[in-house]
Amino acid sequence: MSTPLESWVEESAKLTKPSKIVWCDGSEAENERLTEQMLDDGSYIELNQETYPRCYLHRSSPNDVARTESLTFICTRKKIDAGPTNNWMAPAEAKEKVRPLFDGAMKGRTMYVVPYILGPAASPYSKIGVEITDSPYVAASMRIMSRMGRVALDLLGRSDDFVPGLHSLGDLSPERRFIVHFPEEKLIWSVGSGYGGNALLGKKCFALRIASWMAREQGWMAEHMLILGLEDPSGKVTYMAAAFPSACGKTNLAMMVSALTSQGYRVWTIGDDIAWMHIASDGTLRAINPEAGFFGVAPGTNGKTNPNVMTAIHHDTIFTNTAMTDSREPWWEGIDSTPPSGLTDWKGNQWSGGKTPAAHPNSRYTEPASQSPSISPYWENPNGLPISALIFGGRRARLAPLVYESYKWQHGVFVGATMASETTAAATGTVGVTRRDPMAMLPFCGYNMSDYFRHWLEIGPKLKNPPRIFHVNWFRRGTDGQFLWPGYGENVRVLKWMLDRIEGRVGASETPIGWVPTPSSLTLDGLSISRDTLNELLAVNPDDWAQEEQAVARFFEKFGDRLPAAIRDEQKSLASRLGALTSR
Ligand code: GTP
Ligand code: SPV
Ligand code: MN
Repeated sequence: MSTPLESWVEESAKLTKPSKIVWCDGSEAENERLTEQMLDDGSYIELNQETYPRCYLHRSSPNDVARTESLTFICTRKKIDAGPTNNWMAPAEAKEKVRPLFDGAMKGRTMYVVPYILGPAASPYSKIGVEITDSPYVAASMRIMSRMGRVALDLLGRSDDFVPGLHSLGDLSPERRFIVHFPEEKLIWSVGSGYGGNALLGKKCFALRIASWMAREQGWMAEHMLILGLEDPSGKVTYMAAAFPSACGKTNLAMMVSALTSQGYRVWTIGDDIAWMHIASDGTLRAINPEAGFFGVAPGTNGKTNPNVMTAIHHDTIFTNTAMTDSREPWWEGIDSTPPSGLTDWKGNQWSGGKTPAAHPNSRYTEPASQSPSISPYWENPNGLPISALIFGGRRARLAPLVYESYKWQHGVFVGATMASETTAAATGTVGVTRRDPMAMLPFCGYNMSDYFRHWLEIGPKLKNPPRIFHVNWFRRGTDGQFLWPGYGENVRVLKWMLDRIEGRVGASETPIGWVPTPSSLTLDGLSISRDTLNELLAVNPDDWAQEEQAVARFFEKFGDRLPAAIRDEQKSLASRLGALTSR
């Protein structure tokens, strides 16, 4: 008798008609074979093996360089279950539309069966997925990003308890590209893209969209959050999880080199993108990182902004869509060197300078988490780590102060639900437009966002000491258009303020939006920042916030009656706190 996995592989092969099927075991030898083959067929370009041993550059198709949200669907029987923020198709309609694109799609290609575990192998919170793909680059990337191969097959055994994901490059045309999710049957189909979250199905598709659905069913949380540990001078580590939209600073915050190291504060990395959090029997919220690698934004990364990454990506790393120097080293804007002559751009052409960047703005490195010097010794703790603070944040050139603390869990959920951020190159579309992105989950919530808010509201009261909820904004700009806050390693000062709040060591000013630091409560030694700049960073302007509250009200209209009353109540309270202060 064949196993459920074998049956699904057979059925998928019948549809896609590959010339060969390879079951990935995750071994070193297999990785070497994949590498050789990709060097041969041009999917890999060898980088300088002296300075970047076992590092390769992959160039994706120029029309396939970021997640395509408009081609991403949640396919539930009832439209209302996908909610007003997701693209929806009925499951039968989606299958009818997408199946033909898989028909014969792997002719002349090898089909890779890629079994993987999300989470540490020994964790009760881990889950198994299997991706079928005709992209060796995807197979090699999944080997870094998850616990891939034999280890997953052994854990699965003959069970049917895995999330199948069928992926084919198809013809890479956006006209024939679909990323479709069937949360009711826990199935993913993706065709027509070989890039990032569209193609590495363990990442956003499973670990967020399908997992968020499972999490609601099973009473846990699947969030678009980094996980870090802040160590204090006594050696005690406090764990925090933070949700920022794509390309808004998760990886950098999780891997920072603390500017307060000499005072005994350092930051440990547990995860950089996704957190699965469970209510433990002692009433704490415990988080695991389902991933095993980092798929990080390259531009802006340098020895000053993120020295940990710069160390980590010097070996065994895949670079995607970066530029390359004439000594075959990866290069990107913001790497902190002037563009060297003889640069090859991300498309493989001689870079001619000028306005077009040499590296694609969404170019990335794929690196094993274990290679980061900042990786926590406890990052694979099977029971997860207890979370004391949840942080929301985004890019807001104006409006949002550097940091504020919500009043209580319900208000914190409202703060998350009303998050907004300027769009980035991580998804296709216009960059720099402010959009609502609740909990940084707008593109990743696998069900109705109203129900997601309700799920959040219900978690808090089940926790013994619910984490404090904060909001940060590293991206506020002054009248000169420059960032007011230095960011990166200096962000530890804000984390320390949160720790001091948790421990009851510092006061704060009460404002209509929450608790904002008094200037003296921030540890600013060693940082040259003027009092005026600090005031600008911390300012809460009631008139601007009244406008924001109106925008929030318009956004909530989408959800109609399904919006939880508690969220509406929080909005009314904010409006009345603001009303007392504004000229209206
Ligand atoms: P995804 O991987 O797409 O989810 O992005 P992310 O949230 O991990 O963002 P990442 O840390 O990769 O940062 C994205 C961009 O923002 C990079 O170009 C960074 O250099 C920049 N960035 C990160 N942190 C800061 C900060 O504190 N201040 C400023 N000004 N820029 C930052
Ligand atoms: C994001 O866009 O949030 C990413 C990149 O982390 S991708 O894996 O492409 O989704
Ligand atoms: Mn990231």
